Amino acid sequence: MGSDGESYDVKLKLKDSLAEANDLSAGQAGTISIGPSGWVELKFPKHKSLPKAVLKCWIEESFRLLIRKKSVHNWTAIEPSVATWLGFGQTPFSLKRHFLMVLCCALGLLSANAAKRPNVVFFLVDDMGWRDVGCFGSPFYDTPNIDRLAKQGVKFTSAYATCHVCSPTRASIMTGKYPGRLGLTDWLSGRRDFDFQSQLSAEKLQALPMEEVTLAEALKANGYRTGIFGKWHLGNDQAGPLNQGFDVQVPKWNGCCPRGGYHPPYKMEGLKIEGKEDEYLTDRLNFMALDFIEQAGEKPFFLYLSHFSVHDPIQGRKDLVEKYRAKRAKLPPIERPEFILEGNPDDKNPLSRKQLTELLGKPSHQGHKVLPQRTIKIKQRQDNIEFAAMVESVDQSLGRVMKKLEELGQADNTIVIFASDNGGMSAGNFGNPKRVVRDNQLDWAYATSNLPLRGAKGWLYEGGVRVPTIVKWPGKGRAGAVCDEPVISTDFYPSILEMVGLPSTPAQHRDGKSFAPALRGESFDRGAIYWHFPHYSNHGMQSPAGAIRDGDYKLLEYFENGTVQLFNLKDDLGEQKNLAADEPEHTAKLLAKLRAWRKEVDAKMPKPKKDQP
Ligand SMILES: [Ca+2]
Repeated sequence: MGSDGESYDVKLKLKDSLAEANDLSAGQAGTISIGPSGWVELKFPKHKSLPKAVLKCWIEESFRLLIRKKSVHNWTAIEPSVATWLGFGQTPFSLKRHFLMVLCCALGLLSANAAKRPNVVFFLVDDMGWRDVGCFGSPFYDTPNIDRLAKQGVKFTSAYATCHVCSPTRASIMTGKYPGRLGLTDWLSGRRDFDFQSQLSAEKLQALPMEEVTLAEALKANGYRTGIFGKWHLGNDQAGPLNQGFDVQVPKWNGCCPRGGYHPPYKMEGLKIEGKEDEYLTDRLNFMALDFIEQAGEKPFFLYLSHFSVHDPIQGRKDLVEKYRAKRAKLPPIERPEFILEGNPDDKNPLSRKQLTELLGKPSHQGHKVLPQRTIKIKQRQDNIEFAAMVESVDQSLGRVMKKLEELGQADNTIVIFASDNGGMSAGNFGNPKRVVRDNQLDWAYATSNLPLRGAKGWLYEGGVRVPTIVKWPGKGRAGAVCDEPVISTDFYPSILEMVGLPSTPAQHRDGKSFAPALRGESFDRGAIYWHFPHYSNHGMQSPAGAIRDGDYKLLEYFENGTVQLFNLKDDLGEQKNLAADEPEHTAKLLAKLRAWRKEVDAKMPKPKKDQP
C-alpha cells in the first residue's frame, strides 16, 4: 500500500477568509509521490514557493488535505482510512504527525544549507511566586543561578501568567492563545461545585485540543529535537505530550503533581532511580534533561524542563532543609503578622481591610480553614524551610543546565527562558471547603509569601498572576537589563519563533505578541492583557472573575454580584486602594474593553444555579 510509485496531485483547503487574509497559496496544486519504500515525497514543480506556504498554512489554520491521481479528475479529501492507504497512519493523531513529517522533509530540502538554529531551553517552575527569587527580592531563598541568568539576559518585572492556576497558563505557553479563547480555563480536571457557590462553574475543556499546533510541533516541524521533562498537565492518554510535538517525555505521567512526592519511590514510569538515600525528584529530572541535551547531536533541541517543583507537596531536599533551618534561626524577628485575612471581594457586604484586621484577632476567625463570610488566611512571611529548600534545588537545576551548555560549547547558541506558571501558594488549598490545616502542617499548606503583592495562587490579584521571568538571548538580546513592560504567557510562542528565525504564525499564536524587541532594547508596547476565570478557586472562596491590565491600571470584574475594582499599579502595587468609585469614566472604559474582549474570544461564563436541572 502506498508503494505503487505513482504521482498524485495534492492541495490544501483552508478557510477562505484566512487564506485571503494571509495571501497564502491555498488551493494550488503540487504532487505527492510515494516511493517504493513507502516514504512520502512532496514536490511542487510548478510552484516552487509552495512548501513554505504549505507549512505556514498548516501551522496557522486547520486544513484538509485533498489528493487525486494525476489521471483522475475528482479531488478526494484525505480521511483516516485514506491516510492509511497513503502510509500516513491510522488515526487523526498520527495523520497530524506524519503530515508534519512530510512537510519537514519538504522544507528540509529547501533549508539543508541553512545554519543551525539556536537551541531553546524553556525552564518552567511550577507555582513559583514573583518574590520567590533572589533577584526579584526574596529575603530568604538563595537563587544564585537564576540571579546569574538575569545578568546574562532580560529580567521582566511585570511578567504575567495567563491564569492563577497551572493548566490554563501551560495551554497558553503551548498555543499562544488565551485560556478564555481555548476554553481551557481551569486546572485539570478542575474543582467540583460546592454548596457555598451562588453560581456553577463554567464549562471547560479537559485537554489541549489536538488541532492546536503547539510550540513543540512548530519547532519539531523545523528540525528540532523536542523533549519535556516534568509536568505536562494538559490532558491524559492521547492528549499527552507525545501527541503534541514532543519526541521525548520524562516521566510518563500527565497529572498535576508528582505522584509519589519528591522523595523516592516516585511512582511515575520512566524515571531512573539510582537508589541513593538523598535521591530527589528535582535532581532526577534535571540529570535526565542533561542527558537529553547531550544526546541532541547535530540537531537543534527544544528542552521544556517543566519542573514539578515548587508545587506541593512541600518537601525539600534534606540537606537543603537543614541549611535553611540554620538560616532561619539567624533571621531577625519579622515585625508583621504571619497571616492576614482576605474575604470575597464580591461579597454583598465586602469586608474592608480594617474590618479584616479586626476579625483576625477574634475567636471566630482562629485556625486555618475557611472562616466565616468566606474568609481565609494568607501567609505574609518567607520563612518556610521545606519550601526554601525546594526553591534552591530548582535553582541548582538551572545551574547544572547552564554548566552543561558551557561544557558542550552550546551556551552561545541556546536561548534560555526562566518562568513560572502562576503566583506563589501563600493561601492554603481549600478545594475541599471542610479542610482544616493543623498548626503543625502549616509549612505544607502555605508555601511562601508574595508580599508586596496581594493575594496568592488562585487569585486574580497580582500575587496570583505576576511571575518571575528572565530571557537570555545570546548575541541578540540585552544582558543584565530590566524590562517593566507587561508581558504574558501567550507571548512566549511568537517570541521564540522570532528568536530562532522562524516566521510568525499569527492565526495560531493569535493572542501572543513577540517581546523580542524588548530583549533587543527597542521600544515595545504590549498593549492590554486579559484574564478570565469563570470558576471558583481552590485557594480562596472569592467569586469567579475576569480582569484587564491596560497601562498602569488593572480592573477586576467579579461575576457573582458584579463588583468592580480598579487599581493603579504604578502607585499601588499591593492593590489596596480601589479607585472604581473615584474614577468612573476610566472604570467604565476598561470594563467595556474587558467585556468586548470576552465577546471576541467567546469566553464561557459561570452558570446561575436556578437554570440548572
Ligand atoms: Ca502551577
